[in-house]
Amino acid sequence: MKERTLIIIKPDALQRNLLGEIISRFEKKGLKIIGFKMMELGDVLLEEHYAHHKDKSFFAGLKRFMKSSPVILTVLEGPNIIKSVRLIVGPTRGYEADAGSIRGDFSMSAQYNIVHASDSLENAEIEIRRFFAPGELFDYPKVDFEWIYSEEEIK
Ligand code: FUP
Repeated sequence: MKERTLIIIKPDALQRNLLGEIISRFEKKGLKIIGFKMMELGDVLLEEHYAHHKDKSFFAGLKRFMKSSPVILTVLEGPNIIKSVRLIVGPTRGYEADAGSIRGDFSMSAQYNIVHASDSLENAEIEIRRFFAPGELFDYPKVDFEWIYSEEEIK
């Protein structure tokens, strides 16, 4: 069973032009992107995704924030994926996150905290199913090749 996690790159990241920076951190770490798309999240998906926060005082503000622009959703694959991604992302509150983590470097907030990352393999599978159809996840590379010269060029 391959380990996968769901990342949501939130509206604050898009509005602050941090998308490339964030994706680059996951790529450089060696995590594999197997799904990637842009979406506007509506009340139904947000109420499902944040069901554990529905009675909190910040819930209305959280929904308003998450609807303020589209988000990028990506599915990452790799061994020990939950732990490694949560270390790259940092804890919920940006002001408590270590420098070097995404939240530590770019967020001062518990709400505008740049990314969501699944907190367990079980939740990751539920969250991936919530946002991605099976055909939107990809298994690659299909060819084991270095892609430096084409076959034509080395004939
Ligand atoms: P995390 O798993 O780190 O995303 O953290 P939580 O599940 O505890 O929180 C999910 C989201 O709720 C946060 F990303 C933003 C929102 N939140 C607030 O808006 N205010 C808070 O005080 C705590 C969380």
